[in-house]
Amino acid sequence: MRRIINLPPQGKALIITDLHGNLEDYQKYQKLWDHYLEEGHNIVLTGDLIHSTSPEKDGSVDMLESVMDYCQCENFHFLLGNHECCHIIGKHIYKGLSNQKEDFEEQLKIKFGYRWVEKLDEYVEFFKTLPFAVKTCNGVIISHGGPPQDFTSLEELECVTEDDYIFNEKLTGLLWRREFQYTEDELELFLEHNQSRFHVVGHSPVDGFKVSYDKQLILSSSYSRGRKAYLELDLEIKLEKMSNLTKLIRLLE
Ligand SMILES: [Mn+2]
Repeated sequence: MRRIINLPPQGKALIITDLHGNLEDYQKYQKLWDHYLEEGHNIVLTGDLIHSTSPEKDGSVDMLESVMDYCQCENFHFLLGNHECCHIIGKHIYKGLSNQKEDFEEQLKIKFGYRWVEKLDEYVEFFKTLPFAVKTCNGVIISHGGPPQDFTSLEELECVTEDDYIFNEKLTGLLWRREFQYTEDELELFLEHNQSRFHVVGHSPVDGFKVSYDKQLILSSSYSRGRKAYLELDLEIKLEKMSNLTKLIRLLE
């Protein structure tokens, strides 16, 4: 399995972030990406597919089952998010007062009865196969969060071990670090060492999108502070400045 995916220099890539169990938005995006897949384009979901803030209408399990099917398709890339990672490392994660790891397990119990542990194991094994980043030929690196604190190339994450999900600072930085936790220099060095010009992430809820240090584009496709935005990234054009990239942002209708 590949951990860093290199996209071909042709076509487009649809970049969608943080769906967080929102089945209604999932289905809207699904219609969109079905059409893109048919035309041979790439789809990138940047992680945090699961864990809703409103457990009573959490579509996480159905969405996960659906995404597992899509992942059979070589043009569909689902990146690991910190919320998926919590189930790998057994870490509790909270939104407000609710423990989202336990809420997810509760849902499995309701849905699958005595088979819930088996199902959880199946999901955890699936999460362990997920890639960490996508790179494009026109200089974009896409991950759940970050940049991590140390600056060497991400290629070494190709051979992660089980322990790395907890102890590898580069990997945890890529999954957990957000705006205000990194400096402009750290972002620049991260891009330089990965031969990229721009970094696209989800993870931090913003009003649709936000540009950080002119080099990082934060997107919120569903769980957001207002608008819901995704990126229709053209893999064939030259991207020289951030405005070339922000022009490709689309809002969810
Ligand atoms: Mn996140």
